Amino acid sequence: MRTHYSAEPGDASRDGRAGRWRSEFGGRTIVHIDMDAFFAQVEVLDNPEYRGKPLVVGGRRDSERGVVSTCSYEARKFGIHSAMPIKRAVALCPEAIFVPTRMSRYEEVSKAIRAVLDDFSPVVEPLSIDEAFLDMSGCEHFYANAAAMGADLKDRILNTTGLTASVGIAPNKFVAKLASDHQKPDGLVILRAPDVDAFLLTLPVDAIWGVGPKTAARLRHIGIRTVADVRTSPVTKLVEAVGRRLAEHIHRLAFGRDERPVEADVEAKSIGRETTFATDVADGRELRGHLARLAANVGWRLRRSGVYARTVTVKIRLPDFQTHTKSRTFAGPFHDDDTLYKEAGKLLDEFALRRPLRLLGVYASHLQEHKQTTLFEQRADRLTEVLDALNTKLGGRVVRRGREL
Ligand code: TTP
Ligand code: MG
Repeated sequence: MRTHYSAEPGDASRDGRAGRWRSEFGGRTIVHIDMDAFFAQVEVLDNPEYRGKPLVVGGRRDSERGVVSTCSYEARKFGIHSAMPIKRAVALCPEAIFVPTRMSRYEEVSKAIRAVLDDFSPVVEPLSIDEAFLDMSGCEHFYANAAAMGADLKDRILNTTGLTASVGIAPNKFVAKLASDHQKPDGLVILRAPDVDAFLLTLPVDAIWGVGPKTAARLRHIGIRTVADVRTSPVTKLVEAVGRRLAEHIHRLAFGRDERPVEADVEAKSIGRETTFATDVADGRELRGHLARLAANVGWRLRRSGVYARTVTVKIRLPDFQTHTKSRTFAGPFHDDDTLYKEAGKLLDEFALRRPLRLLGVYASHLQEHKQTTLFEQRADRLTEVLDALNTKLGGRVVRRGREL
């Protein structure tokens, strides 16, 4: 495994250490993970005789119109890459092995990776079949330093799936994704807040997320080729070339500023309920009534399924379809309506809504069958038990609390 990171903090106390490396990441610890040559690695796993050889996934060598899905790092040395016609790949490397894709198998492995990620981090945002963002803010104290955190994640994936991944750890999504890509394959790149500048200044302008070939060409036209060029050129010049919105976006990222949150994919392994309003609803009595109803529905289903949750998530959608989530994870598992309603309410407060909502959702995740700890033992409150017993007899959620409107 190759690593790239600046000197670690010394042997500080547990809390002092966490405090130190949190601040070095500028407040957040964001991880990006991307599997190396994913489909090709799975093929090697299932066919060990392919190991160490140029391997192209996407179609047999006689495929007339097939394109390369991906290829092993050995095949990349010959200039083969994703989206290239198979015919061209055959011409570049006649001795390569060519195999068709087996999507259901890759999806199966992707699920196994997802399970590792869910176990590792409270907030997982999958981006594609082989990559995800994790928000590890607040989990720093579990590790001596960022390198140990990254190594642990890579080890867990390797031990579970037999595959290598590349990991980037940084103060935000934009930099974390660049970091994971920086030393592929089997890389681990850590960029603390003070390292970010020096790193960004080495990059070409198309490394900026959102700068495709067209935008890059326009920027080249005005003499901007690198991230460093973006920083030194006046914003007005950028605006003229690519328009205000994109110019501001590019300028922000060139300075390594990216506030986008990691948004948990809460629907995947959770019990939840969401509702789209016929007309948008502003925060107030009506919205809180909906929240109570959603929380009670989720609580009811948790208890009926005999499971406890440790994470509450609130999902909102604004009139312009922007969708956001906020989550909180607790040490002790719960499945009572009051905890769900109270914590979901706090999360809703944190959005500080200034616009009405198009959609509201409540999710419970990090599900488990038992309360593994008696430390936080708290029985579902007595009223909930009585209501549940009554509703079970009545065959549904017939009797409800006043706050549900
Ligand atoms: P990537 O992560 O882009 O590529 P990779 O994992 O093969 O290689 P690396 O990350 O080490 O550079 O894409 C993940 C999978 O998605 C890839 O294994 C195959 C599939 N894919 C396609 O089918 N077509 C494409 O054009 C691309 C880019 C990927
Ligand atoms: Mg990949």
